[in-house]
Amino acid sequence: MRDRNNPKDDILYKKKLKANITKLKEQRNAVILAHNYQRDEIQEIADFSGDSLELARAAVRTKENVIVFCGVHFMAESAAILNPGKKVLLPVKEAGCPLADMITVRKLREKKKQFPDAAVVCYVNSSAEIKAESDISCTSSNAVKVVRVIKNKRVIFVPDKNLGRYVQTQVPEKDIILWEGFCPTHIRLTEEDVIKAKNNFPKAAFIAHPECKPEVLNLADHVYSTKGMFDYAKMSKAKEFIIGTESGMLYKLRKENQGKKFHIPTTHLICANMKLTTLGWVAYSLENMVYEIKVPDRVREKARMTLERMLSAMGKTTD
Ligand code: CIZ
Repeated sequence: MRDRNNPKDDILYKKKLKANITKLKEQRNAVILAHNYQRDEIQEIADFSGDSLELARAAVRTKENVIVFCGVHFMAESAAILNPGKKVLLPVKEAGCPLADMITVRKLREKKKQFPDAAVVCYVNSSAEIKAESDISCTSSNAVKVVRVIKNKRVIFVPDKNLGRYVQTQVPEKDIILWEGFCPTHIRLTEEDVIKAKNNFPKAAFIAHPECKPEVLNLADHVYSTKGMFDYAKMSKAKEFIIGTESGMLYKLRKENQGKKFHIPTTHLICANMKLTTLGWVAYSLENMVYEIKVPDRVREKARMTLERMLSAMGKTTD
C-alpha cells in the first residue's frame, strides 16, 4: 500500500507509473503532448510541450496514430480538428476551460445580427462550435496580428475581454466589440501582488499574459503569450523575471534557462482544470484508450477553416 505522506513511497510510485506509461505508449503507438500549464511530472514525460497551437501543429507532424493530449478540452478539440485521421485522447474528461464556457452559439449569433458588418475573431480558448461560427481564430501570440490583417473595421472579439482590450490598445484603428469572458486564473492576479513582487525582486522584469486585467498589464515590462515568454526569457540579457501567468510555466522556463531566476507573483496562479491530469490518469487513458475527443464533421469543417484562416494570415500552413 502506498503511503502518500512518505516521500520515498511517492517517488517509487511515480517511477513505476512512468515506466508503465512508456510501455503503454509503445504498445499503443501513441505520443504524449503537454500544455505549458500542466503539472511538472506531466511535462517531464511528454514528447512535446507547448501552447495549444504548437501542440495541435505537433500533432499533425507526428507519425503516431494516437495523441494523448494533456491539457483542457478545447485544446484536444483543436488537435482533433486539424488531425481527422488520428485518435485524440483527453486523459481527464472533466478538464474543461471556464473561459471557453462563457460563450454560447445562440448568444454569438445574436451579437452577429446586431453587428452584421463585423468580423468575428475567436481566441483559441473556445469550443469547436464557437470556432465554426467565427471568421478567424487567434492565439494570444498572434491576436494583434490577426486583428490588424482582417479587412473589417469592426471586430467582435470573443470570448476573452482582457485579451480583446489589450488588442484594442495595439490596434486603435479598429473598433473592437468585447465579449464579457475572462480567465478565472489570470484575473486572480492583482496590482498589489505585482507591486509586492516588484518590491521583493527589484531587478526582475515583469512579463504579463494578455489575459490579465488591464491594471496588471499597465505594470508590465512586456506582455507576451506563453510562447512569447519562453522566447523572451531565452534571448533576454536580464537574469531575473516575474512571470504573470499560470505557474506550470516555471517548469520549462527554469529547465531551459539555467542561471536565470523566475518568480510567480502569487500562489493563486494555478488553473485547477490544468492540474487535473496526473500520471495515473495518463496511464489509465493509454490502458483504456479514453477519452476520445470527436468533433462532428459538420462543425469540424467550419472550425478547421477558421483555424486555417489564422494559419494562412500568419503565412503558415498546417503541413
Ligand atoms: O494558447 C494557449 O495555449 C494559451 C491558453 C495561452 C498561451 O499564451 O499560450
